[in-house]
Amino acid sequence: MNKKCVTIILCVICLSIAKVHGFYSVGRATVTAGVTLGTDPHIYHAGITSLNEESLAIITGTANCGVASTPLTSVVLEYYLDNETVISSRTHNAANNITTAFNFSVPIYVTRHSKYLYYRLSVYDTASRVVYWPPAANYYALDVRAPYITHDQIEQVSAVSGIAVATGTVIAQAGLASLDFFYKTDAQTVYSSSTLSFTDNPTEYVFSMKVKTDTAGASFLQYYFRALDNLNKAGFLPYGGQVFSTPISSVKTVTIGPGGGIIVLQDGNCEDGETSIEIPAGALDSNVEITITELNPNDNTIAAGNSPAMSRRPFSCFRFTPEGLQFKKMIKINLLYQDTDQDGKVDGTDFDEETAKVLWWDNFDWRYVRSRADVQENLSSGNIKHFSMYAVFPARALSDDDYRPKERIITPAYADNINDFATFDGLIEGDIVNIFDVTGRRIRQLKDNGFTWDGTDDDGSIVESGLYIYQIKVEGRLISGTIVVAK
Ligand SMILES: [Ca+2]
Ligand SMILES: [Ca+2]
Ligand SMILES: [Ca+2]
Repeated sequence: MNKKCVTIILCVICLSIAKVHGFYSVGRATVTAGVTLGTDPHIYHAGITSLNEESLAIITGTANCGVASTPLTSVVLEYYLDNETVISSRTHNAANNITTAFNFSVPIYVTRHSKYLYYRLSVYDTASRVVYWPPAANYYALDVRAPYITHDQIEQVSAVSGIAVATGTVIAQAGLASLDFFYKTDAQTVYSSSTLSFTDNPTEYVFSMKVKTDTAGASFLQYYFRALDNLNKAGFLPYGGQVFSTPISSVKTVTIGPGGGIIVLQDGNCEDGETSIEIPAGALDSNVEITITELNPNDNTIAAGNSPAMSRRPFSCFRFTPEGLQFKKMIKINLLYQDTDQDGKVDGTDFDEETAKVLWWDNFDWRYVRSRADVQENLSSGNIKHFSMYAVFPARALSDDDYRPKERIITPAYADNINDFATFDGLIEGDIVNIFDVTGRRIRQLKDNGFTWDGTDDDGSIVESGLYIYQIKVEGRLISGTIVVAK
């Protein structure tokens, strides 16, 4: 019990009166009629607006007698909580028939599941006159409901970014004062917190709170919320001292079959998009266990960019496995980069996010995938036909050479994964590649996103060894070059 309260309370007698239906109207009827202004007792009480940190409602005030000839005899507090079945009463007996100001202070403990505290005060004098607060003798209703928090648990937090965004709503009937997001990893011992404070005290608030944690050595993010309202009532989520526990991971594995499907790597930040692979029906002949792994772009075992990418670390980097898997149709990949403040610059850089392009690693070089940044979702997307390591780099405008295949010689007769095919980088549906033999006869046309040449003609037969000429039609340009087929 609060110390200052104890010292002021002169005498407390607790009574319990059976709460009966319709007490409110009975209470009104007990007002003594006919008191004369200036001679009846006075009661001064401002009405409480808050609970203290111990969830105590402290009812304080002052009572005065009207005239010295009729001193006070008692001050009575009657109260009940909505989830209680009895009305409690505390009586301060003014044993010496006080004629001066009588200060009172009564603490009432508000239980966790209470919604309202109903109370009224009455003061009596030796002439049996009574005055109530509230003046009409009805019960004052104090909202003591705890704020109510809803939140869908974060599915997974990226081990690379460590960014977690928690969203939800808080309903605080008495007005929201603050909202705390407490979080730590299982590798940490102390909770950190992010706090929102409210001066406008909304009764309903939709929140989105973003934190960044050190994920080193961690497997889980543990977190919980606390909302405080204007009555200092605390609402927690989860309840009862529980915490949410969300995996910290940079891996997602899904088995995809001939019917196609989507693999999504959740990163813990719902304010932007997610890295994903969209595989159409018919791209695979059989079930394949497909894994996306987010890599740390600052890992120096990953090569820095080269033309057309800027010579720098990638914005982000992902490995798709099984390594080297070929698809029968183009698939779409959407790679996340960080622009968490949505200022149009990739975070921590001066690069405009429009420059964020996808490149693939051919084990020697980074090569261009025609791609486009979705600046709202912070995804750079492009179409590919095989799995390897893919990264997002800032890239310059493309030259003719960027579209030319890096393979100058292919050996399609030996399916040994070395120079089995030539890839025309940066092409998309609508672009065309024609391949001619040295006599000028067109032997193969590549279009509709199938821009790798495996050394076959339009009938599917591997062509004779020799020199072949390609002509790329892209964005109104014609780009030519040669490829040697060696059997
Ligand atoms: Ca995201
Ligand atoms: Ca940014
Ligand atoms: Ca953006």
